[in-house]
Amino acid sequence: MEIKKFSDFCEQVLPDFNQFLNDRLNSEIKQETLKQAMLYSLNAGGKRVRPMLFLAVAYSSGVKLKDLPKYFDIAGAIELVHTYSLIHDDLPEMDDSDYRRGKLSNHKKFGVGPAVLAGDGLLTQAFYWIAKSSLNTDKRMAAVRILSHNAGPMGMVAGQMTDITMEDKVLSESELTTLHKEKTADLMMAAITMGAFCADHELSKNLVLYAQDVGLAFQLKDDLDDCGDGEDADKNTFPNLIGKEATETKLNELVKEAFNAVLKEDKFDKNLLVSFLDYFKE
Ligand code: GRG
Repeated sequence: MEIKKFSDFCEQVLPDFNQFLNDRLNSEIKQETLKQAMLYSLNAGGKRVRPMLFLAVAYSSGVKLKDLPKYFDIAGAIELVHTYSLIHDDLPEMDDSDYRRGKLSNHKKFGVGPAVLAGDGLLTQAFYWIAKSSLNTDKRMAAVRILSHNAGPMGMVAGQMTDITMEDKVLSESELTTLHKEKTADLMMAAITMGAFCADHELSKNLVLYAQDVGLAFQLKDDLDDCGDGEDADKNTFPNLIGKEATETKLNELVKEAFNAVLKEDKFDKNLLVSFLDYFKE
């Protein structure tokens, strides 16, 4: 494999991927306000972690760099679903956030109705992109199955429901782990497993373990990063439940377990997935 660092991989692939996202939505969406609201959040500075992980797994499974654009529809679908989830999460009846990534949240910029519809539009368009992808039928069906399973009422939507309905209850460690698994880890899991499926890589238990660990670690890092700002003080988070230090220890354990899991992979180039773990050390 010519690229060994995740950051170098993103540097190579992201400009074309970002162009793809914008070109597709610009050409497909005719309703101007809807298009602006969808593009606003899609271009508001997200890191594109999930689609890059998907593409990195495909690349590590042997897909050539020049062939990666064939996988952009599926990678794009994952980012559309992620973007919809953030728009809806910020709504007044959910997390009620005025800002996201340092910019006005979608409903603050466009109003609640347009923000709900921008989210609806992104979610629906994701599955249109998968259906229209040039990958073979088996791969497209696997992508629909995995993404809907992990992002819908068996995954992220279930986690969000627990989150908003259990707000006033202190969750146990195992309840909180389930909540984070569904709300955050399942979409990361989808990105990684879809990458393997789309590249004909046999899904191994090591890759699944890696995905589970990375998904939970992602949430813990987010909560630790937010620790000092006071906004999360009464939320169900690991730092609030077990303390900051114990959360840091848990995060380090997850990263170590993910590292060991990926090292056991044999039919797979390990460099990019090992290098992605640096994200948790920043
Ligand atoms: C509305 C169905 C529905 C679900 C919302 C994603 C989500 C569920 C809630 C967001 C709560 C949150 C901040 C969770 C922490 C982990 C997380 C998903 C962080 C945001 O992901 P990043 O860091 O975001 O990849 P960027 O901005 O880079 O795209």
